[in-house]
Amino acid sequence: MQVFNQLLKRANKKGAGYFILIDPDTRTPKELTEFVKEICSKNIDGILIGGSLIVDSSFNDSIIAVKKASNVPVIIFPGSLQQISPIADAILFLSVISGRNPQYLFGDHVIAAPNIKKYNIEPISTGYMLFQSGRTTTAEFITNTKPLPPHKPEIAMAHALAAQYLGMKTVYLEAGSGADHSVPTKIVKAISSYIDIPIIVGGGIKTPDEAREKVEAGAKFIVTGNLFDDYGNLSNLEDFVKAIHTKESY
Ligand code: 1GP
Repeated sequence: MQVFNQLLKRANKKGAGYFILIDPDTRTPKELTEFVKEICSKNIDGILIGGSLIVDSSFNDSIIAVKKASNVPVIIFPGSLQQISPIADAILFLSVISGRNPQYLFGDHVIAAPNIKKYNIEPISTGYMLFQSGRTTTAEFITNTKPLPPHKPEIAMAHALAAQYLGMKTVYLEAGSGADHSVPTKIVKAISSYIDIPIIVGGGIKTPDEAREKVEAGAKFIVTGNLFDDYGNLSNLEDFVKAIHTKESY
């Protein structure tokens, strides 16, 4: 079965799925291995790897380290064309649909597609919707796009529906890594009641309760990233897993 369908099946069974995003720049390959072993022992559903501003050139080495230690799918969350590797199981084939920058709407994709085919990794067509969330985020700055207003659900809903009509497999509602505020639960609810494709929500989610709220509002996958750059926060990981897997009894 294809990676995304497998993830979806698992998420439906558990209530929702939980992805942890790893920015490979923040850890050495050895640290990555230890971190991945630790998070995989806690019943997460997938690992996203990538970032908007990866300055290190050893992306492939990082994926090798992650893949070796992981018992869940490893999916590239590419911030640039350099972030494609044959080692991964799949790649979010992102189009920044909240913006109007052609490079990120349908530009880099043309360059990336032949390599994705050559490497035989599964592309997961994703409508990436960046929301205003307080301060300027790296994703906003790098993509040079205007984020969606979080107090205008009708605009967000129309974008998500257009993604569905274009045949995208999922929409990613993004507040940006380390955002002050996550995508409002009201927005998640409005979109989930309006479209049929699964919704990924990430950016600025800081507590298990906040994650649960998004799931109850209709998110199919939750992503947290830099929260666990602080190893001290790892003690919260099990609570996140429990909060997101609403149909599981732990
Ligand atoms: C960022 O959605 C991800 O692209 C995760 O965000 O690092 O804020 O958890 P955080």
